[in-house]
Amino acid sequence: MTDDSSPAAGTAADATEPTGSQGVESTPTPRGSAKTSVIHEGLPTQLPDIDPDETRDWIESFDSMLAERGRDRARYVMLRLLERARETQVGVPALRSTDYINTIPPEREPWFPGDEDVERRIRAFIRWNAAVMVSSANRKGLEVGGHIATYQSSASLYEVGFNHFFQGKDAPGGGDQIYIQGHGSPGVYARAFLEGRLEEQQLYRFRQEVQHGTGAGLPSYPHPRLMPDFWEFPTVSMGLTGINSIYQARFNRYLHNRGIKDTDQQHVWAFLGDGEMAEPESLGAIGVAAREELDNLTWVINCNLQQLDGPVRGNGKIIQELESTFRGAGWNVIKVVWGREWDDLLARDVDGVLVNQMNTTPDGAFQTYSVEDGAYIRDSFFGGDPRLRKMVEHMNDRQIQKLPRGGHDYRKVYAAFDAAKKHVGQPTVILAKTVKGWTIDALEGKNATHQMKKLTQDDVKKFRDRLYLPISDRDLERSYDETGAAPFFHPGADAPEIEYMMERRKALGGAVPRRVNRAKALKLPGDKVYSELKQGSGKNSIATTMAVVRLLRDWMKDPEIGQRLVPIAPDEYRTFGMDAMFPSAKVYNPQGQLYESVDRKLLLSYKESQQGQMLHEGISEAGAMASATAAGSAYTTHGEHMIPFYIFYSMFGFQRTGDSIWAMADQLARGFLIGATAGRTTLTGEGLQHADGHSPLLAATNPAVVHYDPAFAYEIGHIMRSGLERMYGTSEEHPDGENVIFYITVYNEPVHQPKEPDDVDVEGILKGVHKVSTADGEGPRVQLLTSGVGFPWVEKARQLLAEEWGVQADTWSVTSWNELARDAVASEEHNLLHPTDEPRTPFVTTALSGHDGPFVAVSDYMTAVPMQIARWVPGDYCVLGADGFGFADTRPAARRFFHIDAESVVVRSLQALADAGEIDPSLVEKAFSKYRIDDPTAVSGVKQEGGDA
Ligand SMILES: Cc1ncc(C[n+]2csc(CCOP(=O)(O)OP(=O)(O)O)c2C)c(N)n1
Ligand SMILES: [Mg+2]
Repeated sequence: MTDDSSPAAGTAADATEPTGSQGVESTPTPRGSAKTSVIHEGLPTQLPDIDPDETRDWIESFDSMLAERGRDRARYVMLRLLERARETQVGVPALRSTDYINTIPPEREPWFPGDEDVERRIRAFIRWNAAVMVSSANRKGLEVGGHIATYQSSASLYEVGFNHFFQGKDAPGGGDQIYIQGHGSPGVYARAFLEGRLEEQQLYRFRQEVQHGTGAGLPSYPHPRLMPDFWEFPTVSMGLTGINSIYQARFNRYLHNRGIKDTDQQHVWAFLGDGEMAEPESLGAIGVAAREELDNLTWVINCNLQQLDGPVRGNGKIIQELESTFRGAGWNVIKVVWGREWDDLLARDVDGVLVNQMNTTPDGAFQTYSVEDGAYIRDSFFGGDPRLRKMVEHMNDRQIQKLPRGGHDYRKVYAAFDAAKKHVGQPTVILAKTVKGWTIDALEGKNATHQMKKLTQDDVKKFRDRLYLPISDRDLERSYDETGAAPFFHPGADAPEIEYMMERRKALGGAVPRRVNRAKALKLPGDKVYSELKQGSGKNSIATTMAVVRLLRDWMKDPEIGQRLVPIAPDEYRTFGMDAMFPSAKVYNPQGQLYESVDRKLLLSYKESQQGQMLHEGISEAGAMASATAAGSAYTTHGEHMIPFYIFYSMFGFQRTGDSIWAMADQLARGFLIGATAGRTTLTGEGLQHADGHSPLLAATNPAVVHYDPAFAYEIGHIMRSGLERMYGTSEEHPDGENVIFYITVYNEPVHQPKEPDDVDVEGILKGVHKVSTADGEGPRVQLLTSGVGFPWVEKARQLLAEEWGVQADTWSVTSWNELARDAVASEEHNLLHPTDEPRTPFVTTALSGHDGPFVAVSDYMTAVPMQIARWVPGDYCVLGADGFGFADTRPAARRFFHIDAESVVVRSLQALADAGEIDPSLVEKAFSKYRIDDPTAVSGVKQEGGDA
């Protein structure tokens, strides 16, 4: 490989450069600048040479070794010296990549404690059932999809884990957390079938989840929400396994360091694809794992060199590329490249010529070798050098073709897992080289293998032969005739293989995967903690963000739930006024605080601590979401309720990390997501990219998310209390709490907070709308609806309408457009399905009925947000919203621009009354001219209170 422009080639070459079999010339002239610069960053450019003579001696002796013994020898000695220097902790920089061979040499492989033959047969049974399951789901007339090749490439990786490492829920400490590659699910189902956890019929019903009765079939991928006793971690959205597993391992440490649970014996295993590593979320957080020394985390990357369309790095070497990335980030890297049959060849590679060939062969060529015969490989891979040709002279073509990859060699994989589990101080990544579709001739290494879901009878017979399964042709054919697919295979519960696998699982703490909920319900705080929010703000104004943060602060003082709250922010605590918590709650850092803080003399100084409660994620909304997910699912992963309180710029929540929130919901995690600085015109000055006019709509798309947009502090008290009670309390319908996520949008604009009225309508607040004021004058009447930060505009509009236009207005606070719409949709569905029952009336219809006049809604979100309820409003309904991109200006200017300010509400109300024939249409024109609602310059210089976030 000579292509310097390719990063993959560059890193591969780092390891290969000096090995060249041609390299006997005396002057090692660099062939390419990047290639020889393995450790150039570490050269002593500014260190004074205190003994130049001695230095010269060393260099001369190196030169003479190079001249006399050649490059291969010089390279070997240099590498040994580097190794020695590291062993003796001299502190030389690490190499970014090593040769394309196994990290663990045969002589350092541990004793294998299992019975390899039995385990091979177990693997064969699982391989078979997994493939048959998918193929059967794709018989004519069903064709619901699935993946065969992925599991076939990774079977050994999983089985080593299942038989020797993965701890089940009953293991001391509570067991491991295991992230399974999403489309590898067929193998996991197939294993559960052998274990007697799933019925044969369920395998037949792969991907048919409702037509045989809800829950009677099997989900496509790991989905805890669809199979809550089985799956723990939703993984199929590529990239989320990477980041979520890191933050899971970190959260385990957090629980331990905070004294909530001893998690020392628990390990996090994450299985990933090599193609998947291209997702930013896969690699984006690996530095966190290294920095926090998460040696409770092991990643296993199945390097089958292929993704969906074809090769991952045809021209490069994905394993070498990943090795240098992970080493650079500070991980322990274990490569499992070659199976044991290569050991003998490598032992005879005295010139390094074989290693050089391995180093310089691109992945695309290895993929081709996986489908070609031995003669081709002999010619292409071993043919270029007489010494290489000689090395395989004693082997026939068949033997050459069968030289296996490390990821299929059970003992090599075992050695890697064992080393990973024992490694201290760093997370480990195992890079296992495999063939995609391994053991199925029809699939192996084909570019299209990822999507090949059907096996013909011929394919299946060859597959059976390769697995040595006792299934006759007749049985096979009959099964195809009867069911359109091959038969499943189970040797019986008393077969030695099944007894073996059951015994192994028993010794390791029970079946995996398995999801349990062992958390004890929390004793939740009573009325007192909410009393401050009911008082209102008196003469002052406070923003709703402040109200939420105050309640959090008081919750954190509660003896029962206080320690279980997990504040999370991506570098925005100051923005939201939470820096006051730094000195008391402290920022979590497993190393504590190793420096004297610059602001240590201030009252509110920045404090890091091993027991810190606040998770500070740096600027990573994706990381913060991963923490929220780990915390919000601790009740099931750890049997301990934890309450994430993740606060963020609302624009960077659902929009930026919506897929992670979707996965959080699938994982049945709970918690509070606080979308602060919400609204399209409220966060003054920040402009287009920050102005959130739509997150409620995005939130509405997630069925687990309950969104509220409160206007007042007292509403916040009821809403947050309801969140706590629904998620962490018990009810008849949800004895273990409800699997929902509360999303609350709050604002940084100070507004007057009224005292809670004596006859407060708590049901209305929680269901989505309650009446705030009723006009008692005479004349035409309108109903003004708004949410969140819109209330002051509506209040001012109410006054203007009464004082200047003789119109009476009632005002309503809509705490949740989303919940009102959901309830209405659910009512209609109920009525559709219960045609003979008394029809249900949506709450919004009941709440608004009997109130005179048109309904005028105004919102700091796009009109589509309030429009969600249009169909069920009992009367004329019109909406003013902030549609279009935001921009930077004062709030009055922005609100005039979008026609959502008080004056716009007045004009719209008059227009609605005129349309209804209630007032003279000329009044509308009069108001329009008076207020100039089409002209933002009309509010130029109008002062705004409270600045930027
Ligand atoms: C975010 C996301 N994008 C795309 C996909 C579709 N997809 C599923 S598997 C796959 C290829 C996976 O390749 P790799 O990670 O190498 O896994 P392998 O099957 O080879 O083990 C793709 C693109 C997905 N599941 N998630
Ligand atoms: Mg792959």
